[in-house]
Amino acid sequence: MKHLVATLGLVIVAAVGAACSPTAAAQPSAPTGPASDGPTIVAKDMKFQTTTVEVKAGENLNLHFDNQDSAPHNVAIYTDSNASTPVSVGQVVSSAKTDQVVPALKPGTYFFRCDVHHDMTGTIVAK
Ligand SMILES: [Cu+2]
Repeated sequence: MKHLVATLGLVIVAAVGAACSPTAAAQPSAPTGPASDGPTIVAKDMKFQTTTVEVKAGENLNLHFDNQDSAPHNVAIYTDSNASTPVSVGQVVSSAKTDQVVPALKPGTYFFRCDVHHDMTGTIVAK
């Protein structure tokens, strides 16, 4: 039984890895042009420490992600909590900081989550 659980764990890790590869169909194209300095989102203790983030609408943003966990996380922004239409999908990192350029958002409310841990969620408000 223990062996089966370990095998299943490996399969899940492999599947998550495949979903995050650049060939995944849902990956939005990277924005072009300059990006202004955006907010920092911190992940710690399997949670986003900032769950509501306000950003400026209408300009590309350089979003900073600081993952303080050894567990892998990313910031994946979607149009809404169905998470079917990605806006910007950040790199999955462990114990590391990364930047991602988010394309100019129209004013409104967007959903973000960690694509590895779907219970890690937050809201981005573009104004
Ligand atoms: Cu995560």
